Amino acid sequence: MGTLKVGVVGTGAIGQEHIARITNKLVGAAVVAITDVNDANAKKAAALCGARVEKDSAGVVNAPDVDAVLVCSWGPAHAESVLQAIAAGKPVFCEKPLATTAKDCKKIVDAEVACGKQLVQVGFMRRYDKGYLQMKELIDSGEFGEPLLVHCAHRNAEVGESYVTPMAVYDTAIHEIDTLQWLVGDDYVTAQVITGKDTKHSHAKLRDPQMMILRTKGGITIDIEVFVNCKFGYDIECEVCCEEGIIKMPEPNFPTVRKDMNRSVYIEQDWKRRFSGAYDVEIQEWINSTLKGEVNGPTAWDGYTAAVTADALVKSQETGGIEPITTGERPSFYK
Ligand code: NAI
Ligand code: ISE
Repeated sequence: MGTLKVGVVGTGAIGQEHIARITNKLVGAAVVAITDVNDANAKKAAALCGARVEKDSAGVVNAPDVDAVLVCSWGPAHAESVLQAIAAGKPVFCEKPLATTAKDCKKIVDAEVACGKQLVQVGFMRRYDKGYLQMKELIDSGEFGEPLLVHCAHRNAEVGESYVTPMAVYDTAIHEIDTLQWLVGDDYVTAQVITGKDTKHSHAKLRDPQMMILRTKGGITIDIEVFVNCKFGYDIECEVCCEEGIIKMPEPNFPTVRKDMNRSVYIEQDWKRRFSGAYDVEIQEWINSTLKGEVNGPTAWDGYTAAVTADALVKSQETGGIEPITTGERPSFYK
């Protein structure tokens, strides 16, 4: 198989991470063109891989030497680049969220269905994380019986002033929204968000922490604590309570150390290292599938249903009530 020539739109934090892994770690692809509205970020990224800098997203997508596109810009800019890639008939990997509104996600689904070929993969990398995969294997074995309850926590050490209440859903819980329906193999029907006492480390436009509750068609209740100013580190937890036993996600593996009259274990500080193994597998499999002309990861439909669920959670942040989630039937194109 040849080398997949990749164009990257958006070269901030995760854009540079993915460019570095494609260039230095993974096989079968090379970054040939990049763009960013921020010149400094474009220059940093160009230095990582030696790619040329194009003027804008259309310049990258439509470049004749670009075989496939990696979208790592801000969420609100995703839809434009993904739609450009579909129009050009080029495979596109889009970081989460697929788009910031369900309406834009649906536009992408409709454009992909109309073009008649699956091209879009969404960056829900947790499906490639070893811990979640081990849990899924145990659930699917049937040995533990039916899943009944899922308890999760998504904690970030801290966020900036630009991070506001709805982002706890669109930016953060969106990972659990995708992963958990995949993990238990069921669709969501209702959503609710409960807020209470806020941490003193938050600010006027951010309720923190928040408790999100999702209910599935089969009656499974899922609770997700989102706490983005927890201060102590980056902490992702998941425990599935089944009829015959409990399955808990393994903690990342660090040595227990003894020092200064203290016994302790390090906690990750951010997503870059916590999920670095998952990103490696995710992007390598995207390269491999794309070279074969296939899409094997989370689809545009998954991006759309996650956005519909996110909208219901955000509505509940405003109403406090239990909100319905209605996505309609999965088109046969995505079955
Ligand atoms: P960032 O702010 O560090 O980088 C975004 C970059 O996109 C910036 O350099 C910005 O100038 C650029 N940009 C914005 N609009 C653009 C446009 N129209 N054309 C070209 N460049 C544009 O943000 P970060 O953390 O890298 O996040 C990027 C995306 O990746 C977001 O959608 C975020 O939700 C997602 N993400 C996913 C993670 C995961 O765990 N899968 C982790 C972190 C981010
Ligand atoms: C960030 O955008 C990510 O995707 C991280 O995985 C998540 O933990 C964080 O809360 C988001 O802001």
